[in-house]
Amino acid sequence: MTDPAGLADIVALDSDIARVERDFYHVFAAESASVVESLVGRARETGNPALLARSICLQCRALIARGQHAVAAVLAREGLAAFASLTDSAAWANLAARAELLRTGGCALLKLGRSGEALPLLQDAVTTAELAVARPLRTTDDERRSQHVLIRSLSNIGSALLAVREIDTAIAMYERIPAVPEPGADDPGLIDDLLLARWNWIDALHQRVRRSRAAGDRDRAEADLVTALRLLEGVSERVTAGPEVSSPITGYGRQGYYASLGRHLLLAERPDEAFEMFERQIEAISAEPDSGMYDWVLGIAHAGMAQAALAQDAPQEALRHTALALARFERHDEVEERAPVLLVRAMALRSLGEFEDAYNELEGYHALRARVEAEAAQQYAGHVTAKLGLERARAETESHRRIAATLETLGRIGQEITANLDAEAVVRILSRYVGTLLAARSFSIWLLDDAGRELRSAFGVEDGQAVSAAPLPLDHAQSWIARAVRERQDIVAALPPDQAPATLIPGTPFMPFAIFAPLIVGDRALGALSIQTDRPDAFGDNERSILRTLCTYGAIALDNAAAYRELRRTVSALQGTQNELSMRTAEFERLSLTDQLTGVPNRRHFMERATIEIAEAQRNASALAVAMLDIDHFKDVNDRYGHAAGDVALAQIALIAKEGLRSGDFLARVGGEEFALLLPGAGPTEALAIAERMRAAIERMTIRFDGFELRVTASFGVANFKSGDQTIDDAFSRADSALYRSKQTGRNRVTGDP
Ligand code: GH3
Ligand code: MG
Ligand code: MG
Repeated sequence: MTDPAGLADIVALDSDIARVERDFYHVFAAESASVVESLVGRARETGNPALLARSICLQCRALIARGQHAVAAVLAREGLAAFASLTDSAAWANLAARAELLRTGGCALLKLGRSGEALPLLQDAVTTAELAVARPLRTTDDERRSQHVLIRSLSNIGSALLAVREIDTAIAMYERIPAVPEPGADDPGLIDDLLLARWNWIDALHQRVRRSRAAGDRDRAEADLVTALRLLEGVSERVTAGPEVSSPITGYGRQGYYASLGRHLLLAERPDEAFEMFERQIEAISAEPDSGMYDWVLGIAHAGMAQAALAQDAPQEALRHTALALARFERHDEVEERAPVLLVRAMALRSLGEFEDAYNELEGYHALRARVEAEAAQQYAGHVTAKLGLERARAETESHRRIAATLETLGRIGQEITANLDAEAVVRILSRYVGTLLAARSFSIWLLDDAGRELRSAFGVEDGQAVSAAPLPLDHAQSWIARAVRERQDIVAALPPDQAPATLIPGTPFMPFAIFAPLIVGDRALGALSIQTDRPDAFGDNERSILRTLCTYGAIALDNAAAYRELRRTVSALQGTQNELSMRTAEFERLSLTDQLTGVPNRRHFMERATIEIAEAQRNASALAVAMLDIDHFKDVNDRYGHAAGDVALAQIALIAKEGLRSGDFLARVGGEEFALLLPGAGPTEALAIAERMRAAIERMTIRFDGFELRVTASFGVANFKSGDQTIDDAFSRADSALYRSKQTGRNRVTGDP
């Protein structure tokens, strides 16, 4: 018997819980999670299991919104235990809350990447919510809440199914989602949930569009795109109305609409409009920065804008948005969302010619994708394990043991197969395990060629004998294996045992019972496996599950191997390009520093070298001289013998001048018929002597060209670098003045700076 005071507590708590249940969105946004937490505390004190379960339910939702999925999953278990202790009638009365708790528990597990465990919970949530909706409920609040839960459960179970790549089943779930109510329904929570469910639905349709396009099924792709567009159009007016018309749609609901529309437009190759939609997405959510999804939403928007910018040939802009997206995702470790952003980065960098950076991003992308695929494989394995687990509960003791052993083996195989980066090893391991796990007389693996047109036999064995088969066109009308690949689903065939098909290879045994299972990664088919036998009871659901699991592991491993091969190829191609590039750069450098006619350094090189020599001379307080050389009356040479003769003379003078240099001296052609010399360590007397030797050598030289013999002379001006000089120009202009004096006083002579 409860005392009256305690009863009052319970009544008060009941109405508080009901208030938060009704207005979860507003309460959660306005009063923070501590309100919900205090409800759980109060419920624990009352010891009332129904209230405890309902308050826990609310806290789970709050935790999920804040990304604390692990805590939510544990709490959900406590809540479900509370429900289990309710008497039947009380449980019935709380049906909607029970469904909600199943859903939040499932949702938390799903977010933790444990869809294998999440799926049965979510399935139960859908069933329970459907029961609740079908029953006459106490109040309209209860009724509405049940609707909510049903919608959310359908939406979550859809996500869970997508996570294990069951796109078709997921879409079938979404198709059960009711239409968005007419304006007038003023429940933002309900409308937001409905919209969110629709966005998920549209995303699933998009996944199927990509899959259908990859499979060449244009009609299906077109039909799904039309459905997606219809869904979007169905709500656009209400969504875009904006809060000022008191639309019962929150910013969160609106952002989802714009994101979905943006993705749709990207898929339809309309990047300009897509970009605008992502901008509106940001606008819609910026009104609700407290939402637990704020960062994630912004990340998604910028990722979309990056993709749109890339499609608009604006790689810089794309890069800018990828950086913004990554910064948002960093806070939540959104691996799955990050991978495509890296791909956009790689493509943007590539189109900017930043090959090395592009390559690095590509590597990052592959690493992330490998992680995503590995997680998906684990999820899928969990899914299969859960399926097998259910069957195990129903089976006899004997098969208990057999399946337990199988599960263990499957886990090991998964690790073994996916650890391989070599396609042949993968095929070998697959064939070994098919042999031990499945009672097949015949087993073969077929892989799709690069063009995606032909299936090639990668492995085949029949009664222990290796068999080989000719390539098979993917559009082959009779072949089961080709059909399995085309349709991306298992085909279980049981032919009448006395009717061998036309496709039977003569001389081979007819095996009427077969499974053909495609090797699929993401939305791509890589090939297929087939097992065949003549025993009618050999292939049941278990065998199918085992084969499916092997296919999943095998496909991932083969895809990894292909990605690895591709990466190797890219690496070596890039290395080749890199080598060529650095060779060319070196050549270019050399050319840009050398005078083409004489082969001696040019003016630019001289200035660079001069800077170095000055610094050196200043540091060591050592001498440094510069000398200018100008050929006398060179115009006459050109005039008399032609420009070509002049060129030969220039080259020969450069050669002679070079011969007179000491090691460490530096000669450059700094003008048409002018040369300059850097003479480190040479004081005034020594510099004059070097120039004089050079002058004499030029004077002695005979230039032969086209039967002519000609001689030239040159004038020199020499100057020393002084401690007060800031740059080489000071010494240069003194050398120039000295040269001028040489010209003035008769040419063919050396003048020093006085
Ligand atoms: P000066 O003794 O006063 O130096 O007389 P100059 O004729 O050498 O002097 P000026 O500076 O008037 O003429 C330089 C000439 O050098 C003009 C141009 O035709 C010639 N020249 C400059 N660069 C080249 C070249 O690359 N090849 C040839 N063949 N001639 C060149
Ligand atoms: Mg000159
Ligand atoms: Mg001259």
